[in-house]
Amino acid sequence: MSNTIDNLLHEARRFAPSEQFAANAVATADLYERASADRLGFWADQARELLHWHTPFTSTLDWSNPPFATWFDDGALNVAYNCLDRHVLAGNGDRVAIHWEGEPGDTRTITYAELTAEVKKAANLLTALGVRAGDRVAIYLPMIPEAVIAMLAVARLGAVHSVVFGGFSAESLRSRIDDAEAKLVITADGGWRKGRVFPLKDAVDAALQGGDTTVEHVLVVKRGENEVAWTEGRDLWWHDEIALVDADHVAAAFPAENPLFILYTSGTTGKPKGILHTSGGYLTQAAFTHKNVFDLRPESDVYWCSADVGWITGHTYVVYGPLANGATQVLYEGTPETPHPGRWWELIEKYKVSIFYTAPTAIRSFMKLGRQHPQKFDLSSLRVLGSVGEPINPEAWMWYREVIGGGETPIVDTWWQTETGAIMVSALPGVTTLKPGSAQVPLPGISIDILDEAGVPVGKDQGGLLVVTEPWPSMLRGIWGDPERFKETYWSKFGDKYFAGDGARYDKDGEIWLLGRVDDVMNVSGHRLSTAEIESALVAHPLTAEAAVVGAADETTGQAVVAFVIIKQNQLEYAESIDVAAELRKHVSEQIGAIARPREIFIVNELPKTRSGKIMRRLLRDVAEGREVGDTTTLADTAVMSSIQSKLS
Ligand code: 6R9
Repeated sequence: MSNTIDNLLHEARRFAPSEQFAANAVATADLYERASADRLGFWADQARELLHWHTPFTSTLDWSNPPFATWFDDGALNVAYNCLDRHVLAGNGDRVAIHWEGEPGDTRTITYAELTAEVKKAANLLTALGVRAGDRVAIYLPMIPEAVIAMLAVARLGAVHSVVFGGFSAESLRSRIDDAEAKLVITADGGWRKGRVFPLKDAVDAALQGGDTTVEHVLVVKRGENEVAWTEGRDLWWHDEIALVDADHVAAAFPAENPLFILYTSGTTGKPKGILHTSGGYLTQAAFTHKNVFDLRPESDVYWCSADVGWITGHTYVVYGPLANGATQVLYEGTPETPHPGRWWELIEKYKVSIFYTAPTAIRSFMKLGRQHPQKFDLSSLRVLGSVGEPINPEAWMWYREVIGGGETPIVDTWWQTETGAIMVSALPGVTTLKPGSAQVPLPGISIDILDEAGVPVGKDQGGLLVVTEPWPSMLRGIWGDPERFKETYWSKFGDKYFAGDGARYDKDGEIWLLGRVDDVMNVSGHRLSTAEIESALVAHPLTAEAAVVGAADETTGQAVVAFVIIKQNQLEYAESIDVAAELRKHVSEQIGAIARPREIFIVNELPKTRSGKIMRRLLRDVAEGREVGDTTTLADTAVMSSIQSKLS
């Protein structure tokens, strides 16, 4: 590993928790001690303390048949009961569960008692439609309360949901429906996005066209009020049907290992993987991490995670974690810039949000727009900020802390994956001294290491591949219908250590820095360079708003660094007057070393991103290598690639 990767790790800023925060923090340092003294006992305690078990478990982990783990196997619980009924029975029925805000400005306030009542009716409705424990239900909804209600109703019946992000095409929806053999689809006529209604029911119709499907019914929530086609006998309006069912529903207990959901995620090959999660272990780690990583006080906090329920972050940190913990949260339907670029900050002021969890890509686009937008609003209610989805470069971290967090709030950079189910590596607010750009330390009870290609653990100040060395409660239990691919993808490289597919490095203190997917780590003249590191250097330059770096095949050096850069709005005029590419190449060279100097820098207006905000480097690599651009169907905005290409030609 070359020294050139070190630049990021020389980040010297440190932020110790304030005395006051530390004194009142939910998480305490003794969690680490308890977990290292008796890891399984620690998780068993968490499962007992944080959840209600209809049948208590006696066994914690069974790892006798790796990589197939079971947790709390002989226990039984109901996931929805844990998220709803028990809070009402404990006297918290009047607490707001969801402050919902539609994009056009309409609102709904839903208490725990009301949410419980809605989910009971929905469970009765699904039962009437033939849904039984183990059946799969596809959910294709906008960010409206019914998305949460539908997920919990499915869970309440011991059935399995497969939420498909509303931005996915009919084709993607169809392949997911087929793979899971879903019996029911829950959708809406449409939802609001960027000031317009986008149709959803149309996509379901297109997906199911021609019949020959496992789907028996399509349940349609009215939201967009847009016209929809109707297939008699198959299609049903949610509001019509829900009016016909009983209000009461008793939650039955299901085994801890009962499947809870399938969530599809892209792998290195074309076919998405259906990641399978089960009940007891998943909910334990969801609740534990949500409480401790976000310093949650359910009686007083207002929490907001901006993720869509179509992603794992929405599953664990919009639905299961917060609701299992009885938190009050904001749910927002629309986009951050509608109808004005300060909408998110307006919502934080309006609902006095105290804990906010979002992605670096969002933070960087706000940086691009400028601090004048957040500064119009009172953000003083915020006391904890979180980041997830990709490495957060120190510049964005600092901006987040200063402009959004008033220079005071702790920021937790949380590393985890669809596969891990819940947060794995993160600081604990009030405990950890924060280091901008680093995810820092494994959570209590989580065993992480960094190995070299031969499987040997690397030392401080060295890099390699991130692995999870011991099973964890919310780990994926498999890939739906494909045990071989499960073994091959995650467990063939290092035996019974889970291979995450991320490059990582220990710094001099032995803390963890994520370096991006291993396929995003370049090899230039035998030196390993991280896309994250070069991007970070580029965005540290005053001209740069956003940057994406790819390794393009190069005859002499193996790979070469190619950068795509967006210039800040207020710097455009100045940029016209100089040779920007030369300036930025020099800058990277100064920041990291000549080896990292981009061979080419393309100035563009936009970067291709998935709907979850991840830069699609694969497409940029196609451009950089002069190939025809590959499959763009998962892009949030498919026009971006043509705009980039027109800039280059
Ligand atoms: C939760 C989620 C997982 C991949 C993961 C890694 C990247 C997520 C990160 C991070 C650096 C963080 N990632 N969080 N990289 N620092 N805090 O995003 O799940 O969509 O499955 O993506 O995202 O590369 O392997 P998912």
